[in-house]
Amino acid sequence: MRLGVFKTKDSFTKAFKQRLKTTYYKEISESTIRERYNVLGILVKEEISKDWLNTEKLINDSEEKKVYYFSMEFLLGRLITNNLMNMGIRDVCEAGFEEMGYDLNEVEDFESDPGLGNGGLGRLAACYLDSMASLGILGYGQCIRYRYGLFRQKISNGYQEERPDNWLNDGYVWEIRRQEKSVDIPFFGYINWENQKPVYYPQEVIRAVPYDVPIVGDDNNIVNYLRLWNAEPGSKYPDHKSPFEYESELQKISGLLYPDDTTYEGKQLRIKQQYFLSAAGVKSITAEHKEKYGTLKNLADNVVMHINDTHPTLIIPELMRILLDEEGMEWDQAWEIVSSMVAYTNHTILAEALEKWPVDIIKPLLPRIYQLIEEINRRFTLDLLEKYGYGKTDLIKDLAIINDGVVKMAHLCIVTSYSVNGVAKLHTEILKNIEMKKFYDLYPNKFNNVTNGITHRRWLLHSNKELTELISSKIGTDFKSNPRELEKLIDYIDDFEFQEAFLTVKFKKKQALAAKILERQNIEINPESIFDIQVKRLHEYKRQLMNALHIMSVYNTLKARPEFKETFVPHTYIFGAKAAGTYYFAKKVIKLINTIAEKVNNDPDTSDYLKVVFVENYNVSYAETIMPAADISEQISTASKEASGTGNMKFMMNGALTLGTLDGANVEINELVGDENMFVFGMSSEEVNAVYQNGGYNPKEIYENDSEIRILLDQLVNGFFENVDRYEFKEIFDNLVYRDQYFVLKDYQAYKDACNRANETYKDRHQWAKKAIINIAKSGVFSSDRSIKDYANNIWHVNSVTKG
Ligand code: NBG
Repeated sequence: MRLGVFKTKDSFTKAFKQRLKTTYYKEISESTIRERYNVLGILVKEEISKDWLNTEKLINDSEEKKVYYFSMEFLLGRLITNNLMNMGIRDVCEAGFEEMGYDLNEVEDFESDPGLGNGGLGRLAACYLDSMASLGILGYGQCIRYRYGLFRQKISNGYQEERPDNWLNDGYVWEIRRQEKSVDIPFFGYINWENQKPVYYPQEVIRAVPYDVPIVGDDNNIVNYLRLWNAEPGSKYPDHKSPFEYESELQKISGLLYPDDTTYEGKQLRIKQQYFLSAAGVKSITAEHKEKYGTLKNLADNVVMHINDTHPTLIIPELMRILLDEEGMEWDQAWEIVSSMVAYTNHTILAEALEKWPVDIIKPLLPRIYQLIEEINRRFTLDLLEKYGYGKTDLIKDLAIINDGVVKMAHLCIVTSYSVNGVAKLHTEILKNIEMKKFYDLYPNKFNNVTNGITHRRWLLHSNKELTELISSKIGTDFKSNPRELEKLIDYIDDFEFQEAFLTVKFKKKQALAAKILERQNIEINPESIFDIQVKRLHEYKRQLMNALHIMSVYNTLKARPEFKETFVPHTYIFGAKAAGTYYFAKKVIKLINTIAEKVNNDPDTSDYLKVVFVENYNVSYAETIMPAADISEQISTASKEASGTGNMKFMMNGALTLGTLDGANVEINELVGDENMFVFGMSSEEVNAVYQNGGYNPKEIYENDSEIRILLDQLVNGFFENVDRYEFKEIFDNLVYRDQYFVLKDYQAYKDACNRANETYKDRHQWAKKAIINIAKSGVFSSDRSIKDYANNIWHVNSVTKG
C-alpha cells in the first residue's frame, strides 16, 4: 500500500486539484489535457523520487555489481501507464479522474512517444530496462538525448514522407537534468609525449550533460534510470570555428538518430556521436566508482558494461585510455580489467550493418583513441602470428581489427569482450558457424546465446487488460510475476467456454484497432474479418513485398472467380512500417502497398472480402493497440536474415498464430507450439545459404514458367494500377525478375499455400481459439524477464537486490 498522495482516491484528487492551482493557476474545470497530464506527471515523479532515493541508498550500501547497458537506441514508448501500473497506483488515479469528471486514458494517450530508436533493437533495450528494474537488478541504460527521434511518418499520395519528431517540444516530464554530473568530451587536436607520457591537446571540447529518466520496477520499490546525454558548449571553444558553426555542430551531436552517413561529414558525425555517448558514459561511471572505492583496480568486480550492437564500441579504447593515461596502469593490467568487464551482443548478420569506419576519419577526430585501437590491434595480430604462423597472413588480415584503411568495430568488440552473444538460437549458430566462424574457432568459449524477450508487463498486462483478466480467471495471477505460469492454460485449451471467452476478447481488441484506424485514417474495416498483420521496419529481407504480391493474387482470384468468395474468409491485411529515409527501394514498396490498398479497397466487387490498410506512423504506442488485435502474425523474412524478431513474440503472447519461415526466434516458437499451431513455410536457412554459396539462383526462370507469378509481376508494369505512372514499380519488377536476392519468387508458392492453410483453419473458430490459447500458454519463455535472467546468470554474473 502506498502512502503519500496516492494513498486513497480522495487524497489523490485533493492533491491533484491543489497542484493544478499552484502550477497553472486554474480550477480543474478550466484545465486542458496537457495541463492535467503534466500535473499527474509531476505528482507521480515526486512519488517515484522517494523510491529513487531509497534505491540510490541501497546501491551505496551494497557491493552488488551494476550493469550499464550502452545502446544507441531506446524505444521507450510512453512511460505513464507503465509507471502507474508498476507503482500500483493506476486504479487510484483512474478512480480519482473519474470522480473529477475526466478520463485517465485520455491523459495517458497525451504523452509523446519518445522515438529514440529505429525498431527491434531499440525496443529490446527498453524491454530490458523494464525487466532489470522489475527483477531488482541494478541496470542502467546509456544513450543520447536526441533532440529529434526517429522521424514521424506521413503518408502522402501513398508515398512516405519524413517529418521531424519534435518530442521535446513541450518538455519531457519524466527526465531530470543532472548538471553536476556533466563531463567534458574532447575532439581533434594532437598528442604530445611529455616525460614519456601522452598528453592530449584537444582542439575542441564538448560538454555532455546527463538527463536521467527513471525506470520503475514492478511493485518492488526499485527505480533504475536511463541516462540520456545532451551535447552542450564545453570548456574549450574551437578557435577556427565561428560561433554559428560551433553551435550547429553541437546541436547535431545530440540532434538526430543515425544521421545520413553517405558523406565524409556524415561519417564523422556518426563517430562523434558514438564517442560522445561512449566517453560520457565511461567517464561518469569510472568517476562514480573511484569516488566510492578510491581506485579503479577493482572496477571489473563492480561494473559490467554491455555493448548493444557495435555503436558503443568506443567504450573499449576509452576505458583503456582512462586506466592507462589517467590511472597510470600498465597495459596488461588495464587490458585484464577491460576485457573482463565488457560484453557484446550482435543483432544482425546483414553485412551492411556491420560497422567499418575509415581510419582517415577516426584518427584526426580521436587521436588518442585511435592510437589505442592501433595498439590493441598490434598486440592481437602478434598473438595471431604466434598462434597461426606466417603462412596464414590472409587469415590474420581477415581477423585484424584494422585492415584496408578501416576499423572493424565488431572485431574490436569480439577481441576485447569476455562474452559475445547472438539473440536467438539460430542466429547464434549462424554467427558461430558462418558469419564469425574464424573468431569462433579462436575463442569458442566467448560465444553464447540469449534469445530475445519482450516485457510481458507492457505487452500483455498493460496493453491487453481484458486478456489478462480472462487468463487470471482461470489460472490465478501468478503468471504476472512469473510468466512461465501461463503454461497452466494448457489445461483449458479444450474448454469450450474459455475458447468462446478468448474469441470475445479478441473481437473486442479488433474493434478497438478498427476504431483507431477509422479515427486516424478514415478507413473502415470489419472486425469480423481475419486481421492478418505485418508490422516491423520496412526492409527487403522482411519481404513485405511477398505479402503484397499475395494480396494482389487474392484480389485477382476474387475478381476472376466469384465462387472463390465462398471459401475465402474476409481478410483485412494490415501493414505498419517505416522505411529509412534514404532507402529508395523500401519506399517504393510502401507506395506499392498503398497503391494496392487504394485499388482493392475501392472495388465494390471485392471490398467486403478484402481490405488493405497501411497504418501511418507505426510506433510503440500504435503497437500496443495492434498486437492484441491480430489473428495472424506475419513473420516471413528470408530464412537466416532475421536475427530474432520480437514482434513475433508480442503477437504470440496475445494469441495470434504465426505465419512464418523458420527464421530467428520463429524457430523457437515452432519448437514450442509445433507445426500444427502455426503456419510454417519456405526455404530453410541451410537452403538459403546453399543457394548463396552457389552464386544465387535465376528468378527469371520462375517468372517465365510460373504463370501466376508472371501475371502478378506484369501487373506491376502494365497499367493495372490505373492511378500511377506505368514505370512507378519498374524497379520492383526488375529487382524480382533479375535479382531477387531475398527469394521472394522462390518462396512465393509455399507462402501462398501457408496463407491458404491459415484461411481454412480459421473457419473452425474453436479450433482456431485452441491454437491461439496454446500459443499464449507457451509464450512465457519469451518474457524479457527470462532473457534478463539469462544475461544476469550467464554473462553479467549479477544478483537481484530485492531477493531475500
Ligand atoms: C535487430 C534484428 C531483429 C532483432 C533485434 C533485436 C538490428 C541491427 N537488429 O531481428 O534485425 O529482433 O535486432 O535483437 O536492429
